[in-house]
Amino acid sequence: HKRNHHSVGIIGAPFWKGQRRDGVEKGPDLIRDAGLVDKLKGQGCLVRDYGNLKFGDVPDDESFGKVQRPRAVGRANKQLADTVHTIKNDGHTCVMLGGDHSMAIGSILGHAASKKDLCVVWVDAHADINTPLTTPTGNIHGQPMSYLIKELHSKIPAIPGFSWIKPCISAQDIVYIGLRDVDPEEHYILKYLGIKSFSMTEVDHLGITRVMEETCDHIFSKVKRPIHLSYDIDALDPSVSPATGTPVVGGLTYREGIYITEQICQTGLLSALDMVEVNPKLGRTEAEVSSTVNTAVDLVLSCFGRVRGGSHAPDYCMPQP
Ligand code: 5AB
Ligand code: MN
Ligand code: MN
Ligand code: MN
Repeated sequence: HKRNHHSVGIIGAPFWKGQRRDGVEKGPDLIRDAGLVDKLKGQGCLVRDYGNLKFGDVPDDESFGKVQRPRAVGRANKQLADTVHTIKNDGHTCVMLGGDHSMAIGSILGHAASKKDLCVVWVDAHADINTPLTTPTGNIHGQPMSYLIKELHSKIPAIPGFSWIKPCISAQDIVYIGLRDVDPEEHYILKYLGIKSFSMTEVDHLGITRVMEETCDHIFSKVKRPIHLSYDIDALDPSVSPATGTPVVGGLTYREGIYITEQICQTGLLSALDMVEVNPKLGRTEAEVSSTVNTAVDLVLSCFGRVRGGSHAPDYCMPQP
C-alpha cells in the first residue's frame, strides 16, 4: 500500500473518574479490538500505538465543594498532557482514545504545549463548560472547557491537583457542534463569551454542509491553524451510539457525524483528535455495544482519509487479460 500523508500516534486514556458510570475505561481497548490500527494502516496511514496510560491510585481524594475526585483527574490529565506533547513532538497527529471527557483537559493542554495557535472543534450533545462553581453534578467530564478558556480564568477557584493547569485557548478559538443538553449556567457562559456554537437547531436549520463551511470560516477567519477535534460519541443520536454515559435523544445522524470528520480531514489541519465516552457496560445488547464502537472507529478512520465514495492506491494497475 502507498502511504497517504497521515502519520498517527494513538494514546489510550482508560480513565473514568470524571464521571460516575462504570465501564468507560474499557473504551480504548474496545476501539482497538475493533481493528482501528490495521484499518488505519490499510488506508495508508503510518501508525504508532503508544499504548494505554496507567493511572495509579490516588488516596484521600476528597471532593472539592461539589467537584468529585479532583486529584485523580488532575494527575491523570498531567500524565496525558505530557504524553500528547511527546506524540506531537514526534510529528504525529495525536489520537486520544477515552475514557471520559475530563481527559480533554490534558489532551488539549499537551497539544497546546507544542502548537500554541490551535483551535478547538467540540462535537458533543453537551457543552462541558461548567465551572467548579456552576456544576450541577460535580462530574469533571462536564467541566473540561472551563479550565482551558482564558476568559474564564478568574471564575475558576484553586482546585487540588489542578495547579499545573493554565488556560490555553480563547473563547473565539472554539466551535461547538451538536449541542442539545446545555445547563442554564453553561448557556450563560456560551452567550457571555460569544462562543460560536451550532446546536442541533442550527444543524436542522442550516444543514451539516453549511455548519461545516461556517465552522471553517470561523476558525480560519484570520489564519489557517492546527485543529483539535474533541469528539464525544454522545454527539451522535443514541440510535447510532447508545453505549455512552449521558445519551440524549435527537442527535447527529451517522451521516452527519461522518460528514464532520470528512470535512475536518479535508482541511489538512487536523492536529489532534479525542474520541471519548464510549462505555460498553451501558449497551443493553451486544449489537448496541458494537454499533457504538464501530461508529467510533469509522469516525476516526474518516478523520484520516477514508472517503465513502471509495479510493485506490495511486500506483494501482488494472489486471491485464
Ligand atoms: B459529557 C452535565 N452538563 O455538567 C454536567 O458526556 C452533563 O462529557 C455533562 O459531555 C456531560 O454534569 C459530560 C449535566
Ligand atoms: Mn456529551
Ligand atoms: Mn463531552
Ligand atoms: Mn457523555
